[in-house]
Amino acid sequence: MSLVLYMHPLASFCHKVLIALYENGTAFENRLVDLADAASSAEIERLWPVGKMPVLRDEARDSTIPETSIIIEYLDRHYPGEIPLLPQVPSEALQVRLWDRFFDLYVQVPMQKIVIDRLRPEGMNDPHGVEEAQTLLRTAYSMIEKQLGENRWITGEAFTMADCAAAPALFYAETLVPFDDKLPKLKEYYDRLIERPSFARVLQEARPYFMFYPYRENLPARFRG
Ligand SMILES: N[C@@H](CCC(=O)N[C@@H](CS)C(=O)NCC(=O)O)C(=O)O
Repeated sequence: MSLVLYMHPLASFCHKVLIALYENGTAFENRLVDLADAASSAEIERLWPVGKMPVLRDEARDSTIPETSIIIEYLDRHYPGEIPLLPQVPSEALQVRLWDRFFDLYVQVPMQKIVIDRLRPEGMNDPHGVEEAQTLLRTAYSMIEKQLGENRWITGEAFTMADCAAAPALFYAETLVPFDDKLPKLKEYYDRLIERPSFARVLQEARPYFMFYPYRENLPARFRG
């Protein structure tokens, strides 16, 4: 198979790319990365020395593609399907890139900060950093609420790369800073994302691994068992 995705089924950035692949039924092979295993870590670092996943390997084009947004644009360009994940109109594509960056930088990053803090050894926690991350999540939530307006998806009527970024970011962020009553559109958007078949499949595949999520007690009940 030409496309190989180095990933882990629990990792939120991997979910982002899996959603894009499932949206278009793109054929690919999964290669599970286990960062606790030296050989597996070495393999991902050989492909992308910062050691972050996912990484896509395209054997047919002899290309290694890191970074989720670049992977999705690459798939959109070289393996297009029925659902274009980037609009053709440049001004619309710019909006999609903006909201993709927004979810990565202002939802995923603070979410990861809070989760990783729970894994730190005793005495090495960063309560101030965690509080800043919680505040950033609240700010991001209110900006998303405003952006959604009457939109079905984050930039309008079409499901795009920005929604691929939004789904896992919001799924995990909600377990850390729940949505309050002032965020009805965000809550509806989150529900739509969870029901989207591509993301529902990703969550289904992650189920055996949720027991390893540091905040597993805050997951929606149906994902806990
Ligand atoms: N900017 C990167 C972020 C990727 C990322 O943070 N991946 C996480 C998994 S969700 C990871 O590899 N963490 C392992 C580590 O930091 O050691 C992207 O968009 O691909």
